[in-house]
Amino acid sequence: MTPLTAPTAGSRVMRRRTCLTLAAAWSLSAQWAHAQARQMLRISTPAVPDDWHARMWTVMKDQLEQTAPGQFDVQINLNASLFKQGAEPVAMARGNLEMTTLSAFDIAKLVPEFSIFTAGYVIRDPAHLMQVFNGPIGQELFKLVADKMDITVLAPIYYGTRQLNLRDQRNIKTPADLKGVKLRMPGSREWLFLGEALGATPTPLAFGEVYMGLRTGTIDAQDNPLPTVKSAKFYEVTKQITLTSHLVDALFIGVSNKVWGTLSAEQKTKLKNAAQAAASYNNTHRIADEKQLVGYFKSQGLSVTTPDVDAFRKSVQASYLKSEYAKVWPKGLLERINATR
Ligand code: KDO
Repeated sequence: MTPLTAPTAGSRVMRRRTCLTLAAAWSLSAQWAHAQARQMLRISTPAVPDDWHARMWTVMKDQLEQTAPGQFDVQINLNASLFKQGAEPVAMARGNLEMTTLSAFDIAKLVPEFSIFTAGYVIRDPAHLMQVFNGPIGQELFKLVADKMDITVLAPIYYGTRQLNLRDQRNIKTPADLKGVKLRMPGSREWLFLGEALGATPTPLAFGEVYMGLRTGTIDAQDNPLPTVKSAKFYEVTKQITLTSHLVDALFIGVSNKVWGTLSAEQKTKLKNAAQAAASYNNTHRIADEKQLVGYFKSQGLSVTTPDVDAFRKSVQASYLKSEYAKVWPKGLLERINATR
């Protein structure tokens, strides 16, 4: 018979280790079970970390942690680290991604009616953008997005007003002055058409390659709103900004219907509210930034010029009206957009 002996110091340590290991395993499996119960929300965006439409996702995540604790597992992937720019809708359709910001250009590929918002000089300013997308026009078009793309739009955001940003200084007054300028555009035919309508030679390039393209001279110019020229540091490798204001640009916070359809009514409200909080955080900061960034770029040595915006407007609008795109715009939509105040 094994005699009953007092535990030695060694056996006490062994027992404590065993207990600790069991506790750790239990805690890990509890965490795992908890993570399983949470709805995963993988987000992919090309946005750089310092940009407002990258930071806004943390606003959404924090709000959800407060209003729906333990229910969502929000995973934010910036810099196109999960999916390359423009590949997000396909990833969502395949069930590999739950959320993103869609551009009008992404949507127009599958919902041609939406190409009206890829046209220059249609939306007048941020307030007009919000009135259009938060009103009946938005509702009608987001229904098409849900039907044709299986994505629910939770909130439109103001991405900013796109301006030209050139590697070298150039006298630009009208579209004719952009002749031969290799203007980088994101890689889809809707974007390239906008570049052409501006009078330039559009060159497709992903957002993540623009800084290097400007630095090495494979492109002469790019277009983006001023807050993004700052956050992506394009001002470091360019000498001029020309305020064409050619596109008052929106992005749309979208969630895959594969996920949206599984949420309870209460969860849907909480997710929508959190997305809207993110949108208003982005909008407030972007609008404030746009008001003061011209001064910043001048202080960095860039020349900031104002062209003949009317000449750009007339020429760009004429290009769109006689294009294939305008043929699929729903009858009367342009007039309704213009009449929205
Ligand atoms: C860009 O590639 O120029 C663009 O501004 C297009 C937008 O639709 C959007 O994809 C944006 O990049 C990214 O979010 C990076 O800011």
